[in-house]
Amino acid sequence: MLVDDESGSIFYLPAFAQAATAGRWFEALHDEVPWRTQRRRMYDRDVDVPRLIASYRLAGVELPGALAEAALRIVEATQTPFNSAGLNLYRDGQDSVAPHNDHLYEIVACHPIALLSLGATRRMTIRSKTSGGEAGRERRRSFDLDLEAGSLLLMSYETQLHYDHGIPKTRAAVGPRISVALRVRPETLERDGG
Ligand SMILES: O=C(O)CCC(=O)C(=O)O
Repeated sequence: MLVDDESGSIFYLPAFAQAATAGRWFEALHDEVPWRTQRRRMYDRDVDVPRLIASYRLAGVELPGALAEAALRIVEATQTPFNSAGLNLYRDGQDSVAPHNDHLYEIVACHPIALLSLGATRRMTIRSKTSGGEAGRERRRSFDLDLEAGSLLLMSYETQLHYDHGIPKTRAAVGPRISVALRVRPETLERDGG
């Protein structure tokens, strides 16, 4: 348990899935998912987001088998009614995600976000947003967490108010990594595909 207080809870579970299972899920998702690039406006130009992405509604009929299997295992283990999966493919060390928190309107309160890691180990940085406390006297908190294949990271809803998380680029020669982010999204967003 990395954090468990009024700022929420962050729980890292290495080897949630055995190495052979994690390897099988990685290969299947890498090959079967229709990965796409996303464009984002940066200053005055559109740039590619530095990773490939895909998203699924878990109730959808077209789920890749490996995703259905992994999601079911996570739903059962966490007793959380996840209904959406956001997938990220980091092709190498140059792919990344900038520090951010999940938008609170896109997730239902009281439910955690679950991040399953597959493939190469990548470091996640988790930083508290402010030093907090009276006159900012409390220490700013930061964690560097190496997310191993088969691991599961659970971040409670509240942590999205208090912490940013990101996957920085690395110069190290790393292979591809896939993360599967499971969320409980509000019904309205699910219906509108928002
Ligand atoms: O790849 C990861 O582990 C982090 C993904 C993430 O932060 C996101 O999908 O919002």
